[in-house]
Amino acid sequence: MSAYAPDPQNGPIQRHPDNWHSAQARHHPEGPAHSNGIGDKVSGFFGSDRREGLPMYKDKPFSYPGSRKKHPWYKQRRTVAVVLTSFAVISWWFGILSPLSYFTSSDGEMQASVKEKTQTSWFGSKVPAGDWETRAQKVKEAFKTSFNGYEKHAWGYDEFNPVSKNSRQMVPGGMGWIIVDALDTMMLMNLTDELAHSRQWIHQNLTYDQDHDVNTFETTIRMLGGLLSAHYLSTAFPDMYAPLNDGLSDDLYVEKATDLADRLLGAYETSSGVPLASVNLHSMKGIPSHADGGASSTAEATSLQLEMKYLAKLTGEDHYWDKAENVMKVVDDNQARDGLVPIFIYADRGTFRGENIRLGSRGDSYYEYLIKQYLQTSQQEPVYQAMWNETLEGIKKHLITYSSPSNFTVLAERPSGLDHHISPKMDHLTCFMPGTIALATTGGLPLVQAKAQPNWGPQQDEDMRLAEELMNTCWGMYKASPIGLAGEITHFNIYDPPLMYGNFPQGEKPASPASFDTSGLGPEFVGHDDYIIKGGDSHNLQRPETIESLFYMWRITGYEKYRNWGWEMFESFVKWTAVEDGTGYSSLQNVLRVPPTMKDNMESFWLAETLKYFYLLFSPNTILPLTDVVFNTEAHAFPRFQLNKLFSTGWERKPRDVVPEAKQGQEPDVTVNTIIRTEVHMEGEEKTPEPVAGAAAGATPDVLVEGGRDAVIGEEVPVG
Ligand code: DMJ
Repeated sequence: MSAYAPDPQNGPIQRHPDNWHSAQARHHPEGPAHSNGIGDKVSGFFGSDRREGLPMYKDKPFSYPGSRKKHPWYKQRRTVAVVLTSFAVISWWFGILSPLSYFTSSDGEMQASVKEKTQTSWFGSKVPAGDWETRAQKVKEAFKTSFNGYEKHAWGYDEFNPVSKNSRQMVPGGMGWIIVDALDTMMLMNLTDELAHSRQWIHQNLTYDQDHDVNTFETTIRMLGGLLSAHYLSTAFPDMYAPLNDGLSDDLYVEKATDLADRLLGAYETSSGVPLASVNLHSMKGIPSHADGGASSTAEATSLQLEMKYLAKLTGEDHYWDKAENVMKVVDDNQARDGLVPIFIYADRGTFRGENIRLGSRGDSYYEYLIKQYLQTSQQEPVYQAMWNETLEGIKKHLITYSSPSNFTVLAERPSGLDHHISPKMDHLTCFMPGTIALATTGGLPLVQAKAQPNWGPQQDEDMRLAEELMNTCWGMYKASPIGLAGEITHFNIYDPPLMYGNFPQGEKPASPASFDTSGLGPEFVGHDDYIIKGGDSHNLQRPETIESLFYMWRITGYEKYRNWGWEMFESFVKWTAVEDGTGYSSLQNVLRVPPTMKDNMESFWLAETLKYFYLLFSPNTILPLTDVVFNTEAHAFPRFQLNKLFSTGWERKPRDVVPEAKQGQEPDVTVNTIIRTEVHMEGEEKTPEPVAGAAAGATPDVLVEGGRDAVIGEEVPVG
């Protein structure tokens, strides 16, 4: 019997007293963390040497090292490769042997023999077009291959190198990094064996009471998010997704989640309430970033809210809500011009550091969580809608430009602030935007239904058009490479001076070529002259953002081309990233090279996000309807819920009629004020939330919002 009275949509509210462990007095019935003398295998990811070991999340250094091995020389494949290559060359020179095709490459990197590979035999024969059920099954097979390889070679470890079969921990006892991140994908795919194995491990081995620092954001979105999503799916759909009768508590996930969240809250103990980049899980002390003048990443500080708010809703503990919500107020008090925030923020002062503005690394999920917070609480917190609207207009005004000669829509950067040059560069991370714009425009409704809403108009049509064009651009990143997989960063040729979105009237914005969809890869791609993939940016980390957007675009528009593109992408992943012996999939060093070289790392988001979005794209739309859930930035699904007496918006935006020039040294803008009138709807009340369609409607560059705990819900009244 669950200690948390279950409420499928909104989650249990009452926490059983027996299960309450305060942050100060913790109890771990499972006993100490599994430890294998693996201290030497703890990666530097979270520690002071995190630069070296940091997989490319927000930091994405250009040359992230592959696996590091401490094996005898004869077990090190690079050495073996060099020895064998020398032997082969000498043998060939003397006519004894022909050259080897495995473990040789011009730069001496380890490389699988993918040269002649088409689709590996375990993947099976071609799947007929339109057979989406079989295609979803193929994705499930890819997940099983990946997870079973991990189970066999790296079980319980946080990192897995599928080529070398190496593994490492991020903290001494392990965080369950891969296991916890993958839980809800296993559930959706009905993988009961894998789920049962994972639950036992979580029950017996997982403890977060570890004297080690971890990244606040990554731990929140992956571990806390993974546990909460697993709790949601297993309690709201007890018979649907890999149901288990393993005798373990129904509260296994939420208890771990609560314990972890209590530890993470230490990061928020700063003068402003903006969390520090890292936190020690045992001492619960926040730790500033070792770089960037100690500032936190803006995206990291503002992409914790969906998780903390859902946990607050589940447990009835409002401090999770308050701490996370306060960050939004502090950020917004800076009154960033046109809603575009610099990518660093000081946790002590709560003010921005520098003026670098981008929707790629360190900026991305700030924007994503604005609209998702609005949707999470069933469109009852218009403050987040107002922030999103302001931001989308700011993006159009300052960041949207066009490539030359083919007019792809480019979501560029302003590295020195809005008054300085535009940098036509898109991180793959920015490709969450097409799907997020579509989600914001219809609120998750299918387009045909959204268009029938009274508040649908030209603005919404234009926003959908922008989403479609950006989707083309992101898919183009895959077509620009000869192997059909995008690099980490793409640059674009643009016009001089740049053509900007605002230069064109509504309905007459430039568009990508009609032949875009049917052109080939690499040099045959119609955008070949527009796209530039630089050598240092050409790694592929199995990232999810483009498939994520394809999933949203398919669900919302119903255009089958998005599913077809997704299948094409999946085939490229299978063809080029599958490890030859069938133990998993690896990120790649270089998508410009045929065949590419493997990086020998399987990111946890390959299981949590990339494969999940592939699977959902090919599955029926009735699984987790977009109108019922929000996916966090790691693709973990949470329910939408209603505000109630405990939880409502606890802040309001500062009036925007005085522009804080001093803050960013920026010119004041002409101010257009909009008052958002608000009223609170308590849980159980009849009133249906406004249909979303207005999400991007009537946005103004500056808004004055009157609102807060006692005042919500938006009828917009222009006042000046
Ligand atoms: C994931 O951890 C999340 O999607 C995050 O928002 C960005 N980085 C990775 C995937 O690219």
